[in-house]
Amino acid sequence: MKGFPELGRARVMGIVNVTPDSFSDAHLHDAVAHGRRLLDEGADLVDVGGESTRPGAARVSCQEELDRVLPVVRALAGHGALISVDTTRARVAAAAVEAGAVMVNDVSGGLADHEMLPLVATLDVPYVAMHWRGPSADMQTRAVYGDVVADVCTELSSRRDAATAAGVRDVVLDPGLGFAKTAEHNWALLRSLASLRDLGRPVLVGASRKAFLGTLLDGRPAADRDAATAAVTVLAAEAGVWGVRVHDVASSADAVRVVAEMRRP
Ligand code: PMM
Repeated sequence: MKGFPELGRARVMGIVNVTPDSFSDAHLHDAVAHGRRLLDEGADLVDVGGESTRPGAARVSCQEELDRVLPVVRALAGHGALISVDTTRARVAAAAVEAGAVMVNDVSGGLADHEMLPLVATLDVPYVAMHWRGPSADMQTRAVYGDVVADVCTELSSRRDAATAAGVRDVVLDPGLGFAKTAEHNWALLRSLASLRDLGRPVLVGASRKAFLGTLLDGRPAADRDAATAAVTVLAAEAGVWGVRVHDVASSADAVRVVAEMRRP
């Protein structure tokens, strides 16, 4: 995959959400410092996003998203980090790649902005297509499946095919845990990572601190879900995923190394 050397193990993508619930607008340098800390802790790449995708979240303007993301991408790329930009907007993706990002992470898999796939083809950077059924504001109303694993695989393969047809070379597929999915749907998808891998593309998994882990652990708050997240990292790495997207990098960086050592022939 362009720009990503083979590591012989799952990659750890550290999360930098440049949103008011993570960092206030006045503290952009905190977001940069956070990204640098994640790299020190062993992140292989850092995912920078400026729009919250939590269930029920409202959208921010394109300009606001650009203002949040670009300075952080520029600063972290200046430190030599591999950066992905977490956006559904082609304009933000283009500006972020110009600022030094080397991957586009689109939670809508190209559905939110019809200019996204042709743009990524032109930029020629790897592209994460996540399973998505509509905007965060009311996505949980779309958590209706016949067979969640079969339906997500079918819908993701159509996004893979659309990206490939548009000329995108490197497509990574992500089941989109928590996006139009109940806790039971998320667990079913995690149990079936082999089916996702059968779609023939690298797989990325984002379980970090998500609500379904809190539900399992008797309502544990997000900040106390990192051990459960690391457990998912072990299982996902064992299932051969390309990467995991996590908040707490240190625990998952250790976990992927343990799994790689255990899998060594
Ligand atoms: N989850 C969130 C945001 N971006 N991107 C990908 N590829 N996969 C995900 O699962 C994903 C994502 C929402 O989680 P956060 O609010 O904790 O960052």
